Amino acid sequence: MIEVWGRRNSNNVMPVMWTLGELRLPHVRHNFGGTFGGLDSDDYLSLNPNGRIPTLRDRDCVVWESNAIVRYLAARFGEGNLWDADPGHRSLADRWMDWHKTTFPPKSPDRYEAISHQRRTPVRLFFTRAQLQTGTVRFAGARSRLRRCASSIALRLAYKPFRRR
Ligand SMILES: N[C@@H](CCC(=O)N[C@@H](CS)C(=O)NCC(=O)O)C(=O)O
Repeated sequence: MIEVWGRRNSNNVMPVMWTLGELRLPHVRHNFGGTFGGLDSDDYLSLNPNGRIPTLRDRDCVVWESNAIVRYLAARFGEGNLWDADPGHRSLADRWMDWHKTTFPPKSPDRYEAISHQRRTPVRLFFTRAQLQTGTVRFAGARSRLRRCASSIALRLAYKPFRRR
C-alpha cells in the first residue's frame, strides 16, 4: 500500500493526494508536519533528510519533493493518462508544475503580502509590526508581480480544454 507522510492542509501535500485520487490508487496518509510534528524524528529523517512534507513510499521506493512525487506516480501508474510518452507533450504539463513552484506566486515574503492582499486578509495576520514596516515598500512590487503571473497563466489556460483521457 502506498504511504504518504504529510498533513492534508499542506499545499505541497495536496498535489500528491490529488494525483493519487486521479489515478485511483489505494493509499494511506500519515498526519505529519504542522501541529502534528514528527518531522525531526530519526525515523522520519531517515525517509526524508530535509525534514519536510510530503514524503511518499511505494514498496521499497521512497520519494520526496512534491513535484518529484507527482512525476513518479504519473510515470509509474499513469502512462497514457497523466504520463505522456512524448517528452514534448509531457513538457506542457511539466513546465506549469515547475513554474508554479519557482515563479508563481512571487517569492516569499512578498508572496504573503500579495496573497493577503488578493484575499483581502489583513497583512497583519502574516507579519509582525516590525516586518511590516520594512515590508510595505515591497508591497506594490509584489502585487504587480502577482498580477503579471496571474494573467500569464490565465491567458494560457483560458482557451485550453481540460481533458482526461
Ligand atoms: N519543495 C518542497 C517543499 C516542502 C515543504 O516546504 N513542505 C512544508 C509544508 S507545505 C513543510 O514541510 N513544512 C513544515 C511543516 O509542515 O511542519 C516540496 O515541494 O515538497
